[in-house]
Amino acid sequence: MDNQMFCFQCQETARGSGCTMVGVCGKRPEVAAMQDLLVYITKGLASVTTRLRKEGKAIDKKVNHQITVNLFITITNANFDKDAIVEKIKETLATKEELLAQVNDREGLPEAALWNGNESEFEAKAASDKVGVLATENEDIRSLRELITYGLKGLSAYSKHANALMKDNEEVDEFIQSALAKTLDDGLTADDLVALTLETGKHGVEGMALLDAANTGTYGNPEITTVDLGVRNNPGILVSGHDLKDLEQLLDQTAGTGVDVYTHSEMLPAHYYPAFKKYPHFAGNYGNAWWKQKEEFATFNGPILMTTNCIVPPAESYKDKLWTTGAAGYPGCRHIDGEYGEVKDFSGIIEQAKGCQPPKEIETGSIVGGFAHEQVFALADKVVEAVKSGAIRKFVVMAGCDGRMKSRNYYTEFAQKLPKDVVILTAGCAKYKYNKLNLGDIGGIPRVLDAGQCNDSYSLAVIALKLKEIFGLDDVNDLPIAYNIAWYEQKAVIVLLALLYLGVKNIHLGPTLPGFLSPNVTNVLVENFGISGIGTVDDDIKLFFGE
Ligand code: FSO
Ligand code: SF4
Repeated sequence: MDNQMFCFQCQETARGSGCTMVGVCGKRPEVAAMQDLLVYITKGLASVTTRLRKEGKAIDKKVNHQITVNLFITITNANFDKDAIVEKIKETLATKEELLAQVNDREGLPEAALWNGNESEFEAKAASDKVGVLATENEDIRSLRELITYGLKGLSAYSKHANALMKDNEEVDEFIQSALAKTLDDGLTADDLVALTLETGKHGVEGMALLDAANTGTYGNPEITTVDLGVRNNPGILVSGHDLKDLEQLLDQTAGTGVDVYTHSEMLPAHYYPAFKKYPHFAGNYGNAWWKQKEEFATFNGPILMTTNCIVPPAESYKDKLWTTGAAGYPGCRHIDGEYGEVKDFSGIIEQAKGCQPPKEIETGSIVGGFAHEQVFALADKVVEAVKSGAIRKFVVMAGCDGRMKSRNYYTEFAQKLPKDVVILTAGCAKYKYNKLNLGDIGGIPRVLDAGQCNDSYSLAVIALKLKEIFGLDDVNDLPIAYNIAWYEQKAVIVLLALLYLGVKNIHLGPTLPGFLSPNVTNVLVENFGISGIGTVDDDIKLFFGE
């Protein structure tokens, strides 16, 4: 049977090789087609902006933002709303036509930059052999183009969060756009694309640094914080995703209304920022990682605000209470608009919350987090002493994502079986596999140090570089740090490329290696960076810690 779609951008891709009939994530073929077309014409727009810059013309920030939001929309589990994606295609084509008219020399621009069409032509265009992953025939070139594109999607997501806090890095946007254009350039060899992959990692570091500065500059440096897991007696709104600006506005608008605000999944680290501690109705964290939302959103009783991915197609029981904003979208769910710098209107979701029952308690107790770079630096003496005395033998970075697959229980078991003198450094929703295990502490240093969201993996890199300096080492790989990272979607791809750019070697990536890596591209990563998959828990514990 012919493919209805082709997507292999995430770890849960069907058979580890590609979703061809419908996405394991729930993405329908007609949505996949419009996402493919959006990526294609966004690459076309990026080719035009890159040419204009070459001709000495400035590009408006709004265009940069349009490109990053478009890419964010196509990230796994971010937006399932075909109509919303079609609107983005129309807007992007309009911007592209306007800018194309300003280009002096169109020679060599790709077809994606020159094509234009109206809505009735979108489906046929998306189905043509020019659009989509399989448009590139050579397996290795395709693999590298997609690796770069996915890295750029992740980088766009992080840039978008910084932009929402009114912070931009023109150089990063310029790179995103020139790299997007290069993924359409048939003149580039596999070697050229390997070099571009590393350059993507370099800009990944810059993009994450931008977001780190935006977050900490706006909300303060994360600090050790105990977060409640139980519930209160008021109605609540559950906020998920990664966008702190949305959370801030919702907290402002719910103040004094009798509605509490809880975090879910990747929003948990918001509790670690000083600025969010001033809200008495910021109640705690409810539930676990994104993939548990079907059960947890149902028992929450109140409405849920998805500020980004990961959305699981909602059950009817709470679909009318699921709201989206920003790049997120789901058909039939209400979407709250708002440009950067504008105040979004959350009155609808707040009104709905007022009429809901308080959340049903599914957990009690608390967890501790907030170990981003400044907090760890504040503890540096203690940490260094523990390493020198041998109380801490090793750190293991277990950042990344959680997901539905049973094979991810590996990470729970791995954490449980770790030698007692090993400390986990984490960030991202991967932490939910072991952050409630009560793994104890070493001389007051918790054995699970949570730096924050997936983008805060940057913090872990900063900590590693600081330790390298303190211990007077030449190479970051000489530190007593192992890397056992769980990936799921494309933000994890930019985190991985950033770590590779920083020179980190021998990263273990699981639960499976990406389906979009061809055997030859995998070999390049193995030979140059020592990347490998995971084995059994016992074998890996032996490998990492020699016992
Ligand atoms: Fe998780 Fe989803 Fe943060 Fe991802 S909630 S999986 S890598 O979106 O971005 O860690
Ligand atoms: Fe399949 Fe993942 Fe693509 Fe969804 S995002 S269609 S699960 S590969």
